[in-house]
Amino acid sequence: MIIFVTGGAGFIGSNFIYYMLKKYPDYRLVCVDKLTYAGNISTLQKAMENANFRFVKADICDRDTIYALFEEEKPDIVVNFAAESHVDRSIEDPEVFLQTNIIGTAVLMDACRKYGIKRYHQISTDEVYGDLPLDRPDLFFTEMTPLHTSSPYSSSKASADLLVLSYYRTYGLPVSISRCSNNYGPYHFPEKLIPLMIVNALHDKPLPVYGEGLNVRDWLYVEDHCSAIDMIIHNGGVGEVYNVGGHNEMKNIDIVKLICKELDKPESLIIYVADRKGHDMRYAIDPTKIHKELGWLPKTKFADGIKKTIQWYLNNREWWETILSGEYQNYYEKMYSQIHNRQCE
Ligand code: NAD
Ligand code: TDX
Repeated sequence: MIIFVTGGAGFIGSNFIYYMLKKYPDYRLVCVDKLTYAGNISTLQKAMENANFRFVKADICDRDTIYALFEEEKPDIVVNFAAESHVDRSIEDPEVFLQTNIIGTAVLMDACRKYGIKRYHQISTDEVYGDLPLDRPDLFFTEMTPLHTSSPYSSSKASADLLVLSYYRTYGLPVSISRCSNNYGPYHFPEKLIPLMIVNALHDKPLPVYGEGLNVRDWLYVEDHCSAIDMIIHNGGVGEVYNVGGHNEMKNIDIVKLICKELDKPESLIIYVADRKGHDMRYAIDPTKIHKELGWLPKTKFADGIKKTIQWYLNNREWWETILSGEYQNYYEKMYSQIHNRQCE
């Protein structure tokens, strides 16, 4: 079995590569990644030692290169993780989100049509459903919930989903889609809430909470997402969408306070900053379909997963310190300059 994994130098893609190499020693995994600011080749260092792993630096929008790779490798399955993934960046500059998340998806599926494929799997997100109100805890996203996006990021992901389903209906391409809730775990880029708060707390830097910190996210340990994808690509229905989430809703402020407690840092580091534009209030996945059809259940409880994650950041300082010393620093200073301004007031 040959699996193409796009975006494998990023957070979830790299975790998926390690999960699959361990579980299926006979499979060949070919990772295609452009190595944007979010891709980190050092993350795949251990995978490079495996003879069944190949890394190719390429842009999924580059049709000639993608076709040449398909011609050469003849993959059985494509799992598309490659994306611009940060909501705040999409608000600043949407264009690259449209390019990678929509056009890139189309190029990959065209290659699948041209060379033949057993399965094209699209990694989507719960954000395509928009948000739920805080005062209706009885409501959850099901696969039938209408798409109703808020940010340029989620709109680009929803556009890709529609394109994927259209390739199924129009061309009969054997596709599937998973829409997962917020992941956390090792190799999570420190612009996202959990790793940002961990590394800032370790440096005794302010912990910037948007608005009042009351927004709710439904957190899933990344390995549980990987096991869901594994089940879908092997046993999931063609043309089907699967929601993935572990019923673990938490307010942002509670997560940040928990990180302070675990690291023995004072809550006085927390600073409330201007809210994200169009900020979604609550995400909550109903995972009944994947549980009933494929038997998927998450294994890691949040209380354990967050401890493991914090420990990983403590044990792998070099990984994130290299990121903090690079181009990311400019982004952080631009995005969070208000922290400095407020402190000076
Ligand atoms: P990430 O930003 O950590 O990684 C994205 C990877 O894609 C990087 O390695 C980057 O170099 C690569 N990439 C970007 N543009 C590319 C291009 N044009 N060609 C080739 N490679 C390119 O993202 P992540 O958090 O690992 O998310 C992976 C996927 O999962 C995304 O599709 C995202 O929408 C989805 N998702 C993420 C979460 C989450 O909580 N992080 C939740 C649900 C769904
Ligand atoms: O500094 C911050 N302060 C803050 O309060 C950051 C970076 C975030 N937040 C808030 C915004 C959100 O309510 O924390 C919450 C989580 O934010 P992010 O980590 O940026 O994640 P989110 O916007 O929920 O999107 C994530 O989950 C769904 C991923 O980045 C997406 O790729 C995925 O599709």
